[in-house]
Amino acid sequence: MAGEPQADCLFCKIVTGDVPATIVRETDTTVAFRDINPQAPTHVLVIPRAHYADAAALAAAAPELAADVLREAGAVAADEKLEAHGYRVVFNTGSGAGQTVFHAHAHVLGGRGLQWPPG
Ligand code: IU
Repeated sequence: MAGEPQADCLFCKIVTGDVPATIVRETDTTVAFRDINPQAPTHVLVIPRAHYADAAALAAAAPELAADVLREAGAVAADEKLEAHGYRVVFNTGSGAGQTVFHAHAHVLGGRGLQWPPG
């Protein structure tokens, strides 16, 4: 069912603590942790505690929770002092766009110059 934990989902296991992560922020509805394979000096993932496969499914089923994720992405950027030089919030959606974990997550990237368009 939408939002229910999935036994085979790595990010659901980070939420429960069964898989370790370096957590930088937590709220009642979200967890933010450092990406294990950082693509920039700051690379933090913000996830909803509830399981939705991707950003579109999250926004369709739980728009307030999607807003929580975006608010936390901004809070991470503030904590990491990314605002002065800019930062990027990315939701890879679908394997063709590079999504490898099918639990919605925002990448917060910053701390270096970022190219546009992305690869
Ligand atoms: P993607 O947009 O689905 O490709 O992003 C998944 C990210 O999750 C990717 O950047 C991985 O490095 C990251 N990650 C992680 O931080 N911790 C983990 O245990 C696993 C993946 I698995």
